[in-house]
Amino acid sequence: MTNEKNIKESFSKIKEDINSLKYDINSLKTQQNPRVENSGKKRGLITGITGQDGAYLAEFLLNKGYEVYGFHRRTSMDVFDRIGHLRKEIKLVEGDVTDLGSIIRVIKEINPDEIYNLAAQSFVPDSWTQPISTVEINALGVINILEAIRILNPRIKFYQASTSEMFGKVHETPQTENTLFHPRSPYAASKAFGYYITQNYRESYNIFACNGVLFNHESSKRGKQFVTRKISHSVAKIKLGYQEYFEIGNMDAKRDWGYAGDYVEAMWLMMQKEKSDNYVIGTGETHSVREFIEESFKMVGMPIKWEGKGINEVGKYKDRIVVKVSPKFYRPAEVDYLLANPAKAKKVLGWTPKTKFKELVKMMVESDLDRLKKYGLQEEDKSRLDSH
Ligand code: NAP
Ligand code: G4F
Repeated sequence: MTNEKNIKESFSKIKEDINSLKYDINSLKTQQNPRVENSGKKRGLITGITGQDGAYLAEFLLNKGYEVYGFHRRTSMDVFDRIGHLRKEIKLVEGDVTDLGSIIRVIKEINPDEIYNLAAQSFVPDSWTQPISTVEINALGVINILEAIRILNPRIKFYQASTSEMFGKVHETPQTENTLFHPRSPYAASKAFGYYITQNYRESYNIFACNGVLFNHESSKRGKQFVTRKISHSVAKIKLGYQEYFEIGNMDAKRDWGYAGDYVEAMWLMMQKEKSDNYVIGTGETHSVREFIEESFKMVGMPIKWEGKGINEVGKYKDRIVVKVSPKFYRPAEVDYLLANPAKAKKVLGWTPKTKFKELVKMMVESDLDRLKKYGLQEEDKSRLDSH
């Protein structure tokens, strides 16, 4: 009897040893990212895949030969309009950056080489109306991913979508990697945490963790609540007779606007360097909201003139009012002026933006005109990216 018991115990001990050996081998494999060696393909995991940048980055990485995994959250409506053309090539995985369990599950399943964290509540005005969820997504979401990387596989490279909004009430012009932050919204404050914790995990744990401090970048895939797309869409609607005029907030705010398609290349370039770092990405040119409006109307052959002051100012095409100012779009605290000095990105990454301001405006206005002509107003407006 005792002998039988001993044999059983020995077997159970051997089983335990085998299991623990399996565990060691697996964790060793994890550290070496075996899938890269096996398939020869790098694996990129993108959070925020359904957003503007997610769509451009996914396409960019696919063209570079990556296996692309798109991390998206559960929504009540289909949100894949921006990546419809890539649906067959991307592997979608469900999760939420505020849910650490989902991040751990996905990282364990995929074991990516590179994670691009683009997920965010990215609309600045909503950060005053939903400050806590903004912080949960934009700040805690970042540390959730970093913790998962630290625990599961510290060799995974990490990109954090940081922002020029952190410069806020700017301390110097143009802004560089060394310019002090002065956040002006809960959005900017939450992003500042994301920036510092990314830098801190690099310094504390030697994790490859980059901050891309990106200035505003736009495209025809931009959400319609952001000012550039709101303008291009409204101007196209006015040109086609769907709308009389549109309302706007502070037209004197200036932004360094670039093209999203150019900026995803900078994200990738940072991740290919030997060492991780922080980089400012912008064009080095700044324009006002007012200039964006003027240029958009010029593109459709309706040059406008301004009349009046402050909230009584209007934009007129001939005798028709096509733009009105509304305080509804003013912010509790404004970022008046942003201008990048992208010299480090040029020197270290060899990155330069290709698209100039006028080309960007043209691209956006023409795309909105084409879509409206093709689908008509009702079909086109069914998109979840409604105007604000
Ligand atoms: P966007 O179009 O608003 O996309 C944001 C993405 O984040 C969407 O896919 C959204 O998913 C996802 N998301 C939101 N909450 C999430 C959560 N809890 N879990 C998982 N995913 C979540 O933004 P974008 O313009 O592409 O910008 C990409 C990133 O760059 C953002 O972090 C933004 O703050 C930052 N950034 C943007 C700019 C710019 O000018 N575009 C400049 C600097 C930095 P749903 O579709 O489900 O909403
Ligand atoms: O297009 P916006 O809403 O972009 P904002 O606030 O600069 O933020 C964007 O860029 C950041 C990078 O610096 C990102 F981090 C962020 O996620 C987002 O992508 O507003 C631009 C400017 C503001 O000064 C705003 O006050 O346009 C002004 N503006 C004037 N009228 C308006 C409007 N903005 C919006 N959205 N709507 C208006 O009617």
